[in-house]
Amino acid sequence: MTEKKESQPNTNEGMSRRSVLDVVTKTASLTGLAMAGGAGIATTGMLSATPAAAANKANVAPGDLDEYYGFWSGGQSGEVRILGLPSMRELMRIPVFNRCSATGWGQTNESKRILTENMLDTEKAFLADKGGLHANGDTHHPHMSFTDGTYDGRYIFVNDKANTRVARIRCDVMKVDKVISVPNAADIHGLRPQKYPRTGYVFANGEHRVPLPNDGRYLDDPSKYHAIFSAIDGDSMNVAWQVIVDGNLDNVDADYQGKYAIASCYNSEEGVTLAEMTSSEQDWAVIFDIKAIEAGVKAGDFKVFDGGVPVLDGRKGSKYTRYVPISNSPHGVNAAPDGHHIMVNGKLSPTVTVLDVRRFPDLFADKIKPRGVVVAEPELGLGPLHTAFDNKGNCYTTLFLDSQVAKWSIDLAIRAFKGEKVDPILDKVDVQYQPGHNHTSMGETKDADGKWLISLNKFSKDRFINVGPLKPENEQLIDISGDKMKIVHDGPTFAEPHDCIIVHRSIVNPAKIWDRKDTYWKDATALAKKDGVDLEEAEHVIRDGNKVRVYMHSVAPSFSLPSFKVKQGDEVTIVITNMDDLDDLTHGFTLANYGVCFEIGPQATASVTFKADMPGVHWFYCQWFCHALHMEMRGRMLVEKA
Ligand code: CUK
Ligand code: CUA
Repeated sequence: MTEKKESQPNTNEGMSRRSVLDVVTKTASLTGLAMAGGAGIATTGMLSATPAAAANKANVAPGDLDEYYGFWSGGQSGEVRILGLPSMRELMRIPVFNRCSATGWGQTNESKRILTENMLDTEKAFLADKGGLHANGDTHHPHMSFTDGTYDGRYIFVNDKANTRVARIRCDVMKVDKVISVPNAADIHGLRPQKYPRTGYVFANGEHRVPLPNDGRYLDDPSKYHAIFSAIDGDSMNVAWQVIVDGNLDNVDADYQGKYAIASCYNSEEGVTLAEMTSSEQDWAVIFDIKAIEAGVKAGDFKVFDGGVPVLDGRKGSKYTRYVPISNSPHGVNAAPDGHHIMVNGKLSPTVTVLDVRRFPDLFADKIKPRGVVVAEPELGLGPLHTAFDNKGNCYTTLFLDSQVAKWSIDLAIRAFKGEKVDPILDKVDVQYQPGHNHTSMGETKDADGKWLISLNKFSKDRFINVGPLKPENEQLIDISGDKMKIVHDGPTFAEPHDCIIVHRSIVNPAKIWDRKDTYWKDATALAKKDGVDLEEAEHVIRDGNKVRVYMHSVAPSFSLPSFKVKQGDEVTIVITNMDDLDDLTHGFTLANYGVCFEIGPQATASVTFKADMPGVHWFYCQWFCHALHMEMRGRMLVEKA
């Protein structure tokens, strides 16, 4: 069945007959809706944009495969989601900073190791009486690793603003393999990988200024407060170095040359209250000279605070940074695929400021003034937050307050900045409502393809049937292949995908089943070796004082142990290896009334440790529907009363 799917064409030609019929029906029903008064909503971008022809392109028929992977942040839900585009079908959820009831993320020994092995000492102490794990996370910016300016399919990196962490997802199995806590910084927000020559560094902005060191001595001494920019080594996931900057750090992007990173900063006032933070008309973008910083690290020009990381001083006047004044409170930073232009989005200013990286060497050599790197500053509308790109030199900027996306030309904007009477704005489309991030297909790489734009709207209001006071957000798919933008799909999502990327499927090649040699369960492998157990043949109960290790393997529809005995008070470790090797044959293990539940993928090993403090017979069962006899895939644990 899988083979058949794979061989089906993924292009639109393959469904032309069905699509023609679809266009006819959709046109008819939309006309009907408009005539019936359905167009009572003021902002009717949807109805005015002749959606039928475009909807045709977005339609992915049952059984057909999407052309793109979408990697979506899950915001406050703490996860990352995989969508197929253009269908907008949600394909998978990857638990990251959250805990997951289905897969056992945050409960299995494998996930606990990953979630805790790189915690800071202060964090460990804080969590000691709270189960050892954070209960929440807030993912904002998922980004894939790069090689030579484009995605390479190795990893997705994502930040946790809530608990100052960065995680890495392995794209071969779509599971997190590293979570690190970033020392000294507070509340990692902006995050972007180095594009060239490869990732390399993952740049991460500590958004909020905190006292350094933040050990309880300082509250009201502003001179002690700093924002920290971090460069994480994407291979080892160690923090390579950090830089102290003035102001609060917001978003960040890297150039296409591997020489600079550019971050937006608000709160140049360095205030701690809202009134203090917005009083100044000018904030800035800060440019980091990566080679100079690396040389500074080598030369020992740093201090060390928490975590043993070199911290360099990049405040105003430093040789490591330059500060480019930008109107009040810039937000998104986006490097254009032309390799030269960096967009800094105005947020409280109606403008996007365009920097030219080719002028950065002169800026660092003090041959030009900071504003000398600005080559355009088009006024686009109210609340510009983020900009995406096509392959024709055009930009797509979200206007939060106007509830619009503005399409504009870099070339025209540069000419207008030089005084020519041209309007850089090419088109605007209403989105529903209040867009934050947007993203185009392959748009943050040199391979931007100009096909799709997604607008991540913070409010859905009247776009869906009402589900109560808490409503979904609305993510709209926009066809940008023509001159005019066309909204072709509304997609509700749960709180709160801040950001996403759209990656061509040829770049992402996940495994179908696990490799038995994978080190993901290395601790279980070591434990089994010590106990003389072969995981693949396991049906053993090994007692070691009051520690009991139960080894099983599973082949649908049974576990290798129909029952096992432990004593009340024992610390029980259950290790299960799924010996099925078929695509899509996942088993699960739920131990009833013990709160134990996890996924065991085909050819994977997974384990959990708990205290057997409740006597009696407890059924365990497979909770992943795997076989006609799935309901029968179960067994019993007897906990003998102490
Ligand atoms: S931020 Cu949310 S709209 Cu966290 Cu990337 Cu701009
Ligand atoms: Cu195994 Cu259900």
